[in-house]
Amino acid sequence: MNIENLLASLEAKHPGESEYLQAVKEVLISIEDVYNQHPEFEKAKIIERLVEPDRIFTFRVTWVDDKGDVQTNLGYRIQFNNAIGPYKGGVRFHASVTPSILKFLGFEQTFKNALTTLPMGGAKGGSDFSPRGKSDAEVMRFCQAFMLELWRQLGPDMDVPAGDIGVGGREVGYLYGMYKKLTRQCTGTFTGKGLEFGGSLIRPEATGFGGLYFVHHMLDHANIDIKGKTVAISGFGNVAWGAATKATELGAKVVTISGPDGYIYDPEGISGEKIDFMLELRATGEDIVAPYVDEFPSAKFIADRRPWEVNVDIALPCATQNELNGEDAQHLIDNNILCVGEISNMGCTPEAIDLFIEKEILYAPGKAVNAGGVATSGLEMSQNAMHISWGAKEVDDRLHHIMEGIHSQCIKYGTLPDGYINYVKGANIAGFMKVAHAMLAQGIY
Ligand code: 2IT
Repeated sequence: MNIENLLASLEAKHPGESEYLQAVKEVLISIEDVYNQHPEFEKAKIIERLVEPDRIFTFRVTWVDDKGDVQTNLGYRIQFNNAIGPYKGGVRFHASVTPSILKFLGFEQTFKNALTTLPMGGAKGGSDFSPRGKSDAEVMRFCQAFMLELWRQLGPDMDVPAGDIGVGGREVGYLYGMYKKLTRQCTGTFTGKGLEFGGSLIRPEATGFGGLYFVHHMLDHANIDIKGKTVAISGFGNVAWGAATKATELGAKVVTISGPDGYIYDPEGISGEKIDFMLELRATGEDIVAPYVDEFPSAKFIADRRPWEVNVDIALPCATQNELNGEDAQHLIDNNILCVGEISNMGCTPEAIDLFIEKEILYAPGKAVNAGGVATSGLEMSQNAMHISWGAKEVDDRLHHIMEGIHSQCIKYGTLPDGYINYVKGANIAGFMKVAHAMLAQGIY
């Protein structure tokens, strides 16, 4: 494999798709050595095939807003790779959504899903529609219009979407409702569904819970006790909420959350009713965290800044891609950070990751740390296929077991001769090997 040639040809084909090229580059660098030890990969052009999505659907989504005006957005579904199972991955509704962002997410999803050990391929979808500031009726009409275009491409053994930024239980309900209306089938062709209609217990908490199970294993492996450690979390959505809940339960103290408007620093710890208040903040639909300080005056609101300047032991990006850059990483390192667990997808920039690895900081990437979300989606698919539902403990135990397994795979493939664990390498190689062998076994097509 010649990384420079590969990247140059991808850049020429997909100019300006910076997030996609960033995600591909990271994986290529990680797997280069292993790849070159397997001439059969080179012969079958595995990597050239793996970096391009199987197919991309792009469609117009037209709907009518509450004023009676006609609105048009763009919708996408990227079916990235189904070598190990049906296409699986979330749908993101946010004004920032571009094909490049969805391609990076679909590419990452392919390896993440492989790490879960469950039979799921990689996909991602979304729209440049933002639910922020829209009425419930507008969100419903948008979701219905989106599904009118996409439903033919989906199915329980073909492609199973779920939520992501801007798509939670409400949106999944509307999307799935229209899907059912069109197909007249109650299949599990969506995960993150409501509990009354096939959803799984623990799915809403799973990304954050799984993230903390993973971080707990990282710390254990390094003989560090999580109890009493301070934690900076970014975001205040579903993932941040699950992470704050589990971090608190494990005895750590969460001192920040953040939104597009700035961050909250609460030295007394964001626990109990303060965690529940995150749900209220989110329910306003305004996408700001500043009102937290009106409710809890012990806290400070710092406008237009990110939480990585706070002196903490553990940093958990839970918001969006590239939310922690080289400068932020340097701040954390100067403050003697112990562990960085990326719970958002590609939360750290390449500069930040390079710094963490150079300084041998315990750092693990999103595709390992946040895989608990999609893993529990996989468990929802299993329950739907069996027409049963498991209790919370059963799902949580399985989630725990899966995260432990992902951690072990990272140790297996990422331990360097000096004992430092390069979790980026570990996760990328482990995910890649599984997908590559599945592709080889199924021939050239
Ligand atoms: O990034 C992710 O893994 C998700 N948004 C969850 C995907 C899923 O299918 O549950």
